[in-house]
Amino acid sequence: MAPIPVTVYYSPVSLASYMLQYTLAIRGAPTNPEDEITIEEKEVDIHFKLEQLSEFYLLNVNPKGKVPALTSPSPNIPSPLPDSLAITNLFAQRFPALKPPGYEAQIDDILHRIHAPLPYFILSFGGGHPADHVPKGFEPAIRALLEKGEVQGNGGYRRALEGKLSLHTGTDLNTLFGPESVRQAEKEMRRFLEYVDEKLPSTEGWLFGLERPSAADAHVVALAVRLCDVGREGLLPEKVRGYVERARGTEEWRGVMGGLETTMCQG
Ligand SMILES: N[C@@H](CCC(=O)N[C@@H](CS)C(=O)NCC(=O)O)C(=O)O
Repeated sequence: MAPIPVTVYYSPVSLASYMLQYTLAIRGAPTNPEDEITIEEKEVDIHFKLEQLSEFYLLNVNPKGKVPALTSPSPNIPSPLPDSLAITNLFAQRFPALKPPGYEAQIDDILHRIHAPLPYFILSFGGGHPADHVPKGFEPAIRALLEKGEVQGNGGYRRALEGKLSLHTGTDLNTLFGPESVRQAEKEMRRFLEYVDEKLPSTEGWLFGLERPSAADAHVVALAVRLCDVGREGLLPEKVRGYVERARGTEEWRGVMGGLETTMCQG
């Protein structure tokens, strides 16, 4: 039987995209061969072109206008399916390496702590990362689109943009990225990473002493790399640093990063 085609919409400046892409890269073999998938990745420029605000994306892929999201023509895959965690959980039912038997609860616990959510959004910017200032552009861009005559005359698209706008209004980004909020977010992140540290073996291997990475590793590694990218490697306890270094040396992680330049953790 031919593998199921899926399309993953992602952005190279999106942490949630890296979480999902790394999860899919380490998924291993499915329990049932007919659940095998082939992945086509489609980049969504959420930075300059703001393609997540396009009529196609909002109406056909993700009404929240966020990446990652997945679509598939297969009746066996709910489509479209946004959200890195929802997509991870779907594939974890079919690819046992993502949640090996006996470890489901511990892996879910880590995923839940990250997506509860930890305030990783607040800590994802700064330090000259390419995604700096991206979120500040969203609200004005949506308002500008809503002013356009052709958008006003297109009820479906206009309503989709109004829905998207409602997700961005009422948040003062200057306060959100301000010193007090960052301090609090760092405190929570440090606590989480200390918890991760306790679950790591001392020198090699993956969370909970597993021999291959699980979905928990995929999301934690992507998160930790991003913290390093924005100059917050000081939040990582010693064992977590070594673990991230090992992960970024793997073929799967390098495949996710492609040729993208990034300042990663140094040792
Ligand atoms: N909980 C979601 C978060 C998705 C999310 O916030 N994506 C950001 C990039 S990391 C985005 O698409 N932002 C563009 C926008 O809001 O317009 C997930 O894990 O997939």
